[in-house]
Amino acid sequence: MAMWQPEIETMSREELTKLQSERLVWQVKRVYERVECFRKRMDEKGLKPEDIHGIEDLHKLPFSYKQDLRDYYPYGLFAEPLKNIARVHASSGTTGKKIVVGYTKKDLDDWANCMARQFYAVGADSESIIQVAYGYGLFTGGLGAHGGAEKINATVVPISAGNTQNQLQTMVDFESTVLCCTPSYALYLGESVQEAGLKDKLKLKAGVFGAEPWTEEMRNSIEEKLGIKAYDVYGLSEIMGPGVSYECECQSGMHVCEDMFIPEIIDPDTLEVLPWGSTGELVFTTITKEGFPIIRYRTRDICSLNPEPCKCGRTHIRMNKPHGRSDDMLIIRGVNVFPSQIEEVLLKVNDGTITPNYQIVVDRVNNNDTFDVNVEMSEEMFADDVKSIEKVEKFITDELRSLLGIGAKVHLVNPKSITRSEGKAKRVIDKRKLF
Ligand code: DLL
Repeated sequence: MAMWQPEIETMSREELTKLQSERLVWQVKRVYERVECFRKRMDEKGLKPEDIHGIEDLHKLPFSYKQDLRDYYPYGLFAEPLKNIARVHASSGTTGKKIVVGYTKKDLDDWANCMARQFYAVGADSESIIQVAYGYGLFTGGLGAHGGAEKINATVVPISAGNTQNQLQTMVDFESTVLCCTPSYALYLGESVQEAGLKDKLKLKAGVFGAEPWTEEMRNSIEEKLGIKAYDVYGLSEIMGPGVSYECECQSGMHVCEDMFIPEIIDPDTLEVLPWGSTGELVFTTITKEGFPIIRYRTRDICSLNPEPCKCGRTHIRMNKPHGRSDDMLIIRGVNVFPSQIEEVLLKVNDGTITPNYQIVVDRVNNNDTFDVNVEMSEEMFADDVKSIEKVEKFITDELRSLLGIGAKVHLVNPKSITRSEGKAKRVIDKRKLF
C-alpha cells in the first residue's frame, strides 16, 4: 500500500538515529529554558542541556509522570505562550482534575501527518469516505482522526461516538469506506449490522480502532461481522493522541512515528532501560512537539518493541499491543478511569450513610463494557429505608457521570459484604478478557 511520507517512513536506522539525536538535543535545550518542571528535575540530577549530545544520552534524563500534569495544571508544562497554542485537549488524571495538553499549529500539522500515515497504511486515500465515530471534544480520538482524514483529502464524516442506529444509517447512506472508533464499539456496530442484515449494503473496507486494549479474537470477529480489515492504532493525550503508532497492512505491530517520538522500554521497578524485544513499560520522549513537549514520559503501558524489518518496507520500530498497565488505570468504554476518582466521589457523601469500602466490577456483555460500583453502606443506613438508599445511589451515579462522562450502576451493599483478602479490599474486579 502507498505511504504518506515514504522518505520518512522508510528512513534507514542510521538516518533515523541522526535525526532523533538532533531533535532531542534541540528539545532538551528548549524545555530546559522554558519549562520549570524539567529544569528543576535536570538540575536535581546535575544535568545541563550541554550534557545531552544525542540519543545515546537519553537514559541520563529524568522521567516525567502523569502526576506532573496535575501538579502543573492546567498550562504549567507548556513550552509556548498561550497565544501560540492553537488547541487544547484533556483526559482524566488520577483524580478529578483533568490533565491538559496543548498544541501549536505546527503540532496539529505533525499530528495530522501521523494519522495520515495510518490512513495510507490501511489503504485509504482522497477517494475514501472516513466515518469518525470516536468522540469529538476534549478527548483526542475524534479530532485526531479527523485531522489525518483531512490531511489525505478524504471526505470526512464527523459523526462522533454513539447513536448506533444513526451510525449504521449514515454508514450505508454516505457509503463510508473507513470506520474509526474504539474496537469495542466496532464490535457492537458489527453485531448490529448482523442483526439488521446490513452487511451487503456496506461499502466499508477498513477500520482504524484504538484507545483501549483489544484481542486478536476481537479483531477476527470485527473483520468478519463488518466485512473489513481491522487495524490497531495507539496513542495517548500526553504524547499526541491517536497515531503515535499505527498498524500497516501487515497487521503485525504498530509502527511508532519515530521521527517525532522516541520510545524506550524500561523495567517499571528498577527503572533500568531494557533492550528492544523485552517486555516492560513504554516510555516516550517527544522530539518535535512545540506546545507540550515531554521528556521520558512513563506511559504505564506494558508492551515490547520489535525492531525486525517489516514486510511493508517501513523502518520505524513496531510496538506490540499493550497488554496491561503498571498502574491501576482502567479503560471503560474508551474512557480512562482511576479507582481514586471513585473514592473522590464517595468522599462527597459525608453524611454517615456509606463506608469508604467499595468495589468496581467491570465486565463486557454483548461487546459493551458494564461498569458497576458496589459501596458498603454503614450499619445505621442498613436499618434505613429503601428511599434513602436510592437517593444516595442516585447522588453517586450523577457525580460519577459528571466526573467521568460515563454511566455507572451504583449499588449500596450490606455492611462488610465486600470481601477483604488479608484485611485489604480488592478494589477492582475486571472480568473482561482484554489481552
Ligand atoms: O486513547 C488516544 C487514542 C484515541 C488512541 C483514539 C487511539 C485511538 P488517552 O485517552 O490519553 O488517549 O488514553 C491513552 O489508552 O496509555 C493506553 O493505555 C490506552 N490505549 C490507547 N490506544 C490503545 C491501543 C487515547 N491501541 C491510553 N491498545 C494509553 C491498547 C490503548 N491500549
